[in-house]
Amino acid sequence: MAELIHVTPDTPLDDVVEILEREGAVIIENFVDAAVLKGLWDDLGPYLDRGRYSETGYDGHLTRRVSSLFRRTAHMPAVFMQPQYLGASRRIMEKPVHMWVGQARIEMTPNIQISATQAIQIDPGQGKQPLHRDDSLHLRRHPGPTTRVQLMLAMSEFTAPNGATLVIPGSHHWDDERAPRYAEAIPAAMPAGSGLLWLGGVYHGGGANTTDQPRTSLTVSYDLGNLRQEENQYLAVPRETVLGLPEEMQRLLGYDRCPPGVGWYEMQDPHRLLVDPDFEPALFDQGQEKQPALG
Ligand SMILES: O=C(O)CCC(=O)C(=O)O
Repeated sequence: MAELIHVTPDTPLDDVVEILEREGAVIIENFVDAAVLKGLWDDLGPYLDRGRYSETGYDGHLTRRVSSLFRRTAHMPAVFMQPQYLGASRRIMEKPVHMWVGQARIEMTPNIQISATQAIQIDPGQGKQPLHRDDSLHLRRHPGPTTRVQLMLAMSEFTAPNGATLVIPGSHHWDDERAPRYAEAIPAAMPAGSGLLWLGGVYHGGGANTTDQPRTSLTVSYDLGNLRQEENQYLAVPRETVLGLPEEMQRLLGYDRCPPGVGWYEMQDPHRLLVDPDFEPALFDQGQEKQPALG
């Protein structure tokens, strides 16, 4: 059976980006180290044990899902800041676009943001999930620019029989008329600690678990910064947790503006409000001179 391309944490970012743009998917071996993997199990294992099965066939009647992961484990920065994941997501999505503002031709480069976080446990007996594209959430048309880079981190070994994610390489190049078939999909077999990256336009889905052991994973996404986040991170991550994160993570969680200006607070950088909770924009009635009207 064909295999997805594997790379290691030493593989240069240029190569990871080239594989992702061509194939749509790549497996990074040893995506996290043993200590982070153990930490994720310690923190998320008890939630998965108590987790309820999903209510829809699409999400899986024998599949447990636990979200709001920044609230449930302190190991999310190690996952999101993995250099090849963050680096490839930025390189693939932060591409300049130009526009005319009057007679001026200006270029703007968007940024990216964290979209969703979820641990997924596929229990024995769960059937295959329908193959789908994650960027359908934003009703994206294909082929077109990539607006999502997704990670599936294997918390337990992924094998074809236990429900390894099924991926159709190259399917991000397809148009919207071609339907995916299971016969075209390859299981992302990988050891625990490895991570599958794929682009939002790639058809994929959870595999069937025909073994007697669960298949456990963690999946997260980066989206283009001017889209609505799939999981509402402003509600999912408590403010104290946000305040304890490095600035880059805070901005990636959405406390930032996507150029030219989506996401402002009082027409300012919203990150200012995290640094200075008393931040107030200057108002006319605070003793400022009223500005003369333009034009
Ligand atoms: O669990 C998996 O392998 C894939 C899950 C997935 O693609 C989804 O739930 O949208």
